[in-house]
Parts: sequence; structure tokens; C-alpha cells
Amino acid sequence: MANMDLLIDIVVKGRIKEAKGETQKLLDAGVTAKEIIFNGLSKAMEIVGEKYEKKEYFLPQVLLSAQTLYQGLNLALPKLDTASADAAGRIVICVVEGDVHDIGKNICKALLTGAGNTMFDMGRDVPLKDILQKAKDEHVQIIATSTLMTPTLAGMKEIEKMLAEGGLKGKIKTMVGGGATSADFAKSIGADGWGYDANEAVREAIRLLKH
Ligand code: B12
Repeated sequence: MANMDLLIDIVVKGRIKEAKGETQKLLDAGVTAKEIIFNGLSKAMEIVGEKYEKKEYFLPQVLLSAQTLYQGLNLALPKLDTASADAAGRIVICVVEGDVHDIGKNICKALLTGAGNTMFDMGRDVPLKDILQKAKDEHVQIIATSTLMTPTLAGMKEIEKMLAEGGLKGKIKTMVGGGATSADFAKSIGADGWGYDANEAVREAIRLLKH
């Protein structure tokens, strides 16, 4: 029997060898990739985050859980329903310089791809000037950046400044997201969009591409 709670438990406990098999069982049982990603894998990471905050878990356990999550995520991401093609933008996406947390960025990328966008994924810990260069080279409409850490929020502000200095503000739109960000923060730095989760990333991309 396929069981979402079991998958959550596997990720939380870092039982890495079991993650692929249980994800496959869920997919075989007809559970959608989206449900697995949002109700299973992401939920497990929330629990891991809580345990880390309570000092029940330390970095090695968090890392093991993240690696376990990726076993399932890599199986589920290609199976996301890509039927809808509401947007047809060109988007650079990455995690800003100084931050290596890339799980959320990868989920956003998959959903944005599914929505019909051409994505240029620069990975994590990406130097800010490289982000701008790529955006120019690929003639993108949107730069989407992610960060989960407070110190690296400054990089997002810097990107807005660099765009303004290059006369590109408003021409290339920006959207920001990740645990350290908020709608207020996005507004305060002059970003064009913000999203709480990957579904909202798609909503924001569609909105920004219309304007
Ligand atoms: C997993 C994890 C790790 C893993 C990361 C593995 C990986 N490949 O990503 C490892 C073990 C490597 C790690 C390392 C560290 N971590 Co850590 N980590 C976490 C943890 C537990 C979960 C993060 C996660 O993956 N969540 C699940 C995903 C699905 O959620 P998400 O990323 O938020 O993404 C969703 C949304 O935010 C949104 N979204 C994301 N990006 C974008 C972009 C756009 C444009 C939009 C619209 C939306 C959007 O959509 C996503 C999907 O719906 C968090 C705890 C937490 N509460 O977040 C700490 C946490 C982020 N880590 C933290 C810290 C401090 C660190 C370290 C500095 C620890 C250390 N002392 O070394 C290092 C970082 C080193 C570095 N320079 O980056 C802190 C950050 C605190 C802060 N505010 O600055 C947190 C909050 C833990 C804590 N409570 O202290 N970590």
C-alpha cells in the first residue's frame, strides 16, 4: 500500500534507500507528482526544519533528509503535469550568491517549465553579476531569484540596483521568493513580484508576462 505518511517519515528520518521506492509506489497508485511534492516531500522538510530549530536535529541530519528528499523529488519532478501552457516567457532562475538551499528553487523551476516557460537555471550560490549577464544574453523577460537565508537578502536588493544602473529596470522584471523573503520585502526592494510557494511563482510569472 502506498502511503504519503510513510514517505514523509522516510524523508524526516533520512532513510535514503527507501525514498525512491516509496515515491514510485505513490505514483503507481495514482497519486499525482504535485501531491507528492507539496503534501509529501515539502511537508517532510517543514518537519525537518522544526526539528532543526528545536535542536533535535543538527546539520548532518538535515543534509541526509535533503538528500533523501531529492531521491523522491528527482522521480516526481519529470512527472509533473505539463499540460497547461499559460505562460510562454523566458526566465532566468537561481539561488543568489551565498546560499546553497536549492530544493524550493528546483520545484519552482519545474512548475514554471510545466506552465510553458523556457527556463535558464543557473543553479545555486550564483554571483549576482552572472545573473544579470545571463538575463541579457538570453533576452529573458523575468529574473526569478530564491533565498532562504537572511544575510543573502541583500543580494536581491543589489540585483534591483544593478538593473536600475544598467537602464533595465522594468524592462527585465524580477520576482523573488524563498523562506527569507516576504511580500513586504519584495516591495521594499522594488521587485516586481513575490510568491509564497511554487504555485504562486507560476501565478506571478503569468502576471508579469502580461504587463
Ligand atoms: C534543507 C535545509 C538545508 C540543507 C539544504 C540542502 C539543499 N540542497 O537545499 C543544508 C543541510 C545543506 C542546509 C545548510 C545550511 N542551512 Co539550512 N535549512 C534547510 C531547511 C531545514 C529546509 C529548507 C527546504 O528545503 N525547505 C523545503 C522547500 C520546498 O521550501 P522552500 O525552499 O522554502 O521553497 C518553497 C518556497 O519558499 C517558494 N520559493 C522558493 N524559492 C522561490 C523563488 C521564487 C522566485 C518564488 C516566487 C518562490 C520561491 O517555493 C518553494 C516550493 O513551494 C531550512 C528550514 C526552513 N524552515 O526552511 C533550513 C534553513 C533555511 N537553513 C538555515 C541555515 C542557517 C543553514 C546554514 C547556514 C547552516 C550552517 N551553519 O552551515 C547552511 C547554509 C549554507 C549556505 N551558505 O547556504 C536557516 C536560515 C536562517 C536564516 N533566515 O538566515 C534555516 C531557516 C534553518 C533555521 N531555522 O535556522 N540547510
